[in-house]
Amino acid sequence: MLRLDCLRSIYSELERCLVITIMGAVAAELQSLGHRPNFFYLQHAMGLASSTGLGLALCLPDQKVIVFDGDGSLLMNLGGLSTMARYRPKNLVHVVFDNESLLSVGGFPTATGTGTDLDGIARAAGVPSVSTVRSVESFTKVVKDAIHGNELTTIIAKVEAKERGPCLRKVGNWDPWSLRRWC
Ligand SMILES: Cc1ncc(C[n+]2csc(CCOP(=O)(O)OP(=O)(O)O)c2C)c(N)n1
Ligand SMILES: [Mg+2]
Repeated sequence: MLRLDCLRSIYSELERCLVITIMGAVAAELQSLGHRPNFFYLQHAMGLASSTGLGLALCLPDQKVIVFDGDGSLLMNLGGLSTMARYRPKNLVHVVFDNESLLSVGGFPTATGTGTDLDGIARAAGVPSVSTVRSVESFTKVVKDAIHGNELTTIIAKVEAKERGPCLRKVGNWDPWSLRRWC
């Protein structure tokens, strides 16, 4: 499945969430669907989108927070999972787009392509709800359930290592490629 199709399938649900993304392709793809003032594209600080989301979720307990993470980013900050699990805010949804690649910087393979199991690591860290999805239908269901639910959730979405470049259209004054350059 393609990440852009996943993002499109839950885009309408994001209106009521604070949304944090990693840098690069994820940010550009989300922005290409239409920027909203509640979207924050964390630049440069690889691995720290989940920590940023954790801080926001703890400070704003009545606000649903959703983080769009990447496999390479999460692998740089595995300790973030145990901190998330320790505080387990009920209003945090952590989505990891696992394309087994550092796609935004040229597609170098990551350890999830050679056996590292992020689902297992999240469970062992103590995240109370963890799932892995491989179809857009399953993705839509688990993300909607998590947004409407009341439990810290990590969702590993196995996606193709493909960026939907041609789909990145300018939305108003916003240019997704300006975000794509800030890796
Ligand atoms: C500390 C640090 N190292 C390296 C980079 C360069 N960098 C930007 S995006 C990226 C790859 C991110 O991989 P992943 O989280 O899997 O997302 P994907 O690009 O696959 O969507 C890298 C290495 C950075 N921004 N910060
Ligand atoms: Mg990746």
